[in-house]
Amino acid sequence: MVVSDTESFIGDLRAQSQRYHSLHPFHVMMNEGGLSRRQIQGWVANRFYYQENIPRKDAAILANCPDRGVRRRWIRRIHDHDGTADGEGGIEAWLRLGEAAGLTREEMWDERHVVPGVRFAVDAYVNFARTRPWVEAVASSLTELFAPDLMAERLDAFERFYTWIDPAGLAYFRARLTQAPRDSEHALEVVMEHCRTPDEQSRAVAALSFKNDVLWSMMDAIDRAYPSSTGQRDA
Ligand code: AHQ
Repeated sequence: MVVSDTESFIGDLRAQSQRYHSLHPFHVMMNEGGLSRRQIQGWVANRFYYQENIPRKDAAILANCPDRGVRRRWIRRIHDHDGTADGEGGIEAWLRLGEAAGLTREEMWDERHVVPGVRFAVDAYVNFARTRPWVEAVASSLTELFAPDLMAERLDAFERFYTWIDPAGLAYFRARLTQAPRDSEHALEVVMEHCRTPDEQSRAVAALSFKNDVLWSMMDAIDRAYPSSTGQRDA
């Protein structure tokens, strides 16, 4: 069995950071404080559709995964998002972010603001996890290797530029600062353990590239639906 070297494989995975959605113009504008209230609200409402689908994506991976040890750790992701009781978890924290940004829980749950491109990208991600080999679905979550820098930059930007949002609403991003590295460390361990041949490794890189496309096309759809007005920045 041909085993390609680990370093070049990790290098190929990390090179995907060049296509991460932190580089999307909408996120660049966000982190420079250039978004309007309406653009922030549109982004929060559309990203809620992504957040509420993450536990179902992770449950799909659990359903396909034969390894008890992996399932023991992977299930934590579902508890992180769903919580273990009302008022807990990332989905709840995202609802509070939305309320802090002036949205109602009802308009986030009823998906009235979700644009087609976001719905299709998120549904494609969930279906990828349901239908692809479970290790490829694990590999697709490795965009989280690149998330901590983005979370830190975003938190700083929200605290500096979007002071109309109650800082308590930013708790979601603070939690990701520790959850994302913990999750990506586990996902990388699984991928390094199960992707030994060149073919397995190229499929893992392709899965990560697919996820970058999911995140990028979500941002394209949000950017299109919530364009910057001619340089104005309303409060
Ligand atoms: O809030 C995010 C989250 O819960 C997850 C789960 C993980 C996955 O399993 O694919 N990816 C992810 C991400 C979250 N937030 C994104 C952001 O920019 O706020 C980043 C995204 C990711 O990097 O994949």
